[in-house]
Amino acid sequence: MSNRITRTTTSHWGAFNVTTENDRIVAVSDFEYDPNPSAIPASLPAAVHHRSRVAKPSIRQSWLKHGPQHSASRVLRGDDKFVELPWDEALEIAANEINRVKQEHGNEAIFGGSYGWASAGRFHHALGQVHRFLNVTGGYVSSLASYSTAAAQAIIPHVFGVHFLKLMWGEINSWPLIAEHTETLVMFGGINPKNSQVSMGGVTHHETAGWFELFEKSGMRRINISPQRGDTPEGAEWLPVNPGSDTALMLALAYVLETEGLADQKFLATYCQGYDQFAPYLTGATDGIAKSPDWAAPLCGVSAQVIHDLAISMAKSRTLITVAWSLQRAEHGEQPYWMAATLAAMLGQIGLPGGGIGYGYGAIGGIGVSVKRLSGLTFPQLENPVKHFIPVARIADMLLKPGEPFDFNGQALTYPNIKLVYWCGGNPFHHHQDLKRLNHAWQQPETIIVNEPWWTATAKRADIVFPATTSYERHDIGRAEGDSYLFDMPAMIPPVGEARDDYDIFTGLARHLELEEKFTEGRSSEQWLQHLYAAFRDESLKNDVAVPEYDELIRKNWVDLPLRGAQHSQTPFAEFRADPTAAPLQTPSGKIEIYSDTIASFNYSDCPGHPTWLPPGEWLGATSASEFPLHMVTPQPGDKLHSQMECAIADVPGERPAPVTLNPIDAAQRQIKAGDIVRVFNQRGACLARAQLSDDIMPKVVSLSTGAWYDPDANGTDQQGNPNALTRDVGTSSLGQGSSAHSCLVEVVKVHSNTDM
Ligand SMILES: Nc1nc2c(c(=O)[nH]1)N[C@H]1C(S)=C(S)[C@@H](COP(=O)(O)OP(=O)(O)OC[C@H]3O[C@@H](n4cnc5c(=O)[nH]c(N)nc54)[C@H](O)[C@@H]3O)O[C@H]1N2
Ligand SMILES: Nc1nc2c(c(=O)[nH]1)N[C@H]1C(S)=C(S)[C@@H](COP(=O)(O)OP(=O)(O)OC[C@H]3O[C@@H](n4cnc5c(=O)[nH]c(N)nc54)[C@H](O)[C@@H]3O)O[C@H]1N2
Ligand SMILES: [Mo]
Repeated sequence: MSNRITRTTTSHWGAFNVTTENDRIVAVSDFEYDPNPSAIPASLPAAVHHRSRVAKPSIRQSWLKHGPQHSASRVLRGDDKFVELPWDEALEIAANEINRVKQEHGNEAIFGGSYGWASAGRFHHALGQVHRFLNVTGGYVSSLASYSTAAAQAIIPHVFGVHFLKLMWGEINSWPLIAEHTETLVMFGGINPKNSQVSMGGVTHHETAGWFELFEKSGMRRINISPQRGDTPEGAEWLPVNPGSDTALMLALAYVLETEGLADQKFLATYCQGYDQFAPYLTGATDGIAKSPDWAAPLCGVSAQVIHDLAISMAKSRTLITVAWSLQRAEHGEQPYWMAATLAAMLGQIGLPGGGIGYGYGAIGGIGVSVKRLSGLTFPQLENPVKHFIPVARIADMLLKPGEPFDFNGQALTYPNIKLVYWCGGNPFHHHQDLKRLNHAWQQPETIIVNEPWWTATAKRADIVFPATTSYERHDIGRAEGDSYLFDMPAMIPPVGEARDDYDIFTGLARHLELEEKFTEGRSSEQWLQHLYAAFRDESLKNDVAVPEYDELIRKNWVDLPLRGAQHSQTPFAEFRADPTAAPLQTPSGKIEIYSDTIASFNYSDCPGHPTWLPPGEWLGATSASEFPLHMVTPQPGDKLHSQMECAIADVPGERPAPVTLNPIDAAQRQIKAGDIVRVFNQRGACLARAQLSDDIMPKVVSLSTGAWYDPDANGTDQQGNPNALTRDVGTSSLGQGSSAHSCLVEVVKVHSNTDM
């Protein structure tokens, strides 16, 4: 009798059906209610059963031999053999080591930031698990904000008086409002349906592309300001712009508004603070440089006439300015975010439907979607007694500079002295910049523990690796912000190898530390699910949302809750616009801050008191462009989520090294043809890549997506095509200290033709 069965589950890239047979995932298929399902799950059957799964608890040989405090045990990280041990033995060794570090150095020596996307599912969320566990043991040094939006999270509260994520999920024009009211959609960095395939915790209806079809039909003018045409669905005007130069372009647009009497002075006077201090900079009264279209044209690679005409049409129509997250994942990434807000304020349309500013449409799914929010279904992480933290992207600095001071958003902080790192649900050797530098920094801690389903580059560089289950091997509940669906996520197959759920791994460690009761509160994972679900259901019922009983959800597999459409007509900042005194913003002035006394008081040369053009250290206008003449942008991969399931993609012949896209002009100058294997390099590092030629990328810009599993050869050249072998590890500024991944110059040379192979 066949035991073939098909059930639905959810993931960061949406819902899909999984067919299992004889304890294996044999097929996946589309979720029928998703208008535009993602193709990402196609790799899943191969990835879940891949030979690179961690089979058993594994401890690195020289760490085991020499002990954690001997420097000889560290040098081989990444190059060493692992010894497989029975679960209980490995858990005891790890627990003893956590205890030792606690006793000798205190919990301030444990770094548990553990940044990463992990998997969907409310209870088995890896970060929630590791953070609760470390809190139970006495706390850990944490990390603040995200690689995605750290600069935005620092600047936006100063400007709008609201947390960036709250602004993005709440105070934003919904797609229906845009469809109805917006006449000109100006997209810095585009709005890319490839990126909106995914969202934290899942997005069930992939609808970005559908909205753009509607915009096309309605005749909305759409302008994609980006180095790549494909950053927006087809049909938009494409305004190629030098990466890193958007602030200059926005300033020039603002200059036209100011000098041609098109700036909404009434709006600026009523709703904004400090335009008076900004305007002299704009016109050049303070520094002798008028930020005119003629000034900006050579910086941006956009003609002065085009800039002028765009400014006029923005002023003459209902205009929505959108900004992709990528613009702030760059050196001085705070500036385009602040300047875009200023430009929108000058247009005077903030608070009008379909006008103003919106950040992050297209960066992830669910932004701009009208769904009533529900809270709950969160595994409590308890309090972290340790208050020490780092801005998330300063990990290598932290490990290399213990005790050294640094600035962050008005605070003078110091880097802690870390002896033990615990990572669970992230892949720093995928996500961090300048991986050679991280590799060096990674030699500092005495012990590194990782929970991971796969032998990623990070797992290979750990001392103790615990094999974790994937979400297909355990039972969970799925739900996400901006999504109306609620999923039962059945355990489809038994754990692969000896993998255990993170919860069970931490329960085991807690048992050895005599903290089991505190960690589990006496509940199994199934009991936790029921407990969290009951509270969530009660709370939802109180808010008049009919959530099914637990057993009913399990029977049904999923339900679509009546949450959609709740905010269709809500215009962002409408109340503030109606009465700025009665509904002030939570900024010091109660207004939109074009000049911030707070930021000015920090005295940061890399983030002054108003939006400013500050060229990045690396871009096409830098002197180093004579040696490394190409700007490399490193977008998110379309075929997967970051580095997840990469092992399955890398197995497909011709897929690795990863493709790098070049303009045919740049390729011809280097005798590179489509399919050639090339070396992408700069002063920091190198990787191999496979050339792909396209007119849809502007000359002098190359694009290499993130996600390949870092695999340097003896000379340090990454063989798979991970762009972070080359990117620069520097904070966005003293304000945000975010990742500057997109500010990177490179050169590309041919290694061999596709015909030589
Ligand atoms: N150059 C460059 N670099 C970038 C970016 C860029 O634009 N350019 N973008 C940055 C951004 S925005 C981000 S968000 C980061 C993403 O970086 P990460 O979030 O670190 O990338 P992922 O590949 O999603 O890593 C998640 C890891 O968790 C593991 N995992 C999945 N489920 C589980 C589980 O249940 N338990 C455990 N223990 N592990 C699990 C996966 O196997 C995977 O190794 O990359 C950043 N890096
Ligand atoms: N399929 C898929 N989707 C994803 C992810 C994934 O891994 N896979 N990751 C998710 C995550 S964690 C995040 S944070 C978001 C990220 O969302 P974003 O940050 O918006 O996306 P990126 O892919 O980094 O960049 C988008 C585009 O910005 C352009 N760009 C780069 N630099 C500049 C610049 O200086 N100026 C202008 N105008 N354009 C520039 C590039 O051409 C690039 O293609 O994506 C999410 N969506
Ligand atoms: Mo991200």
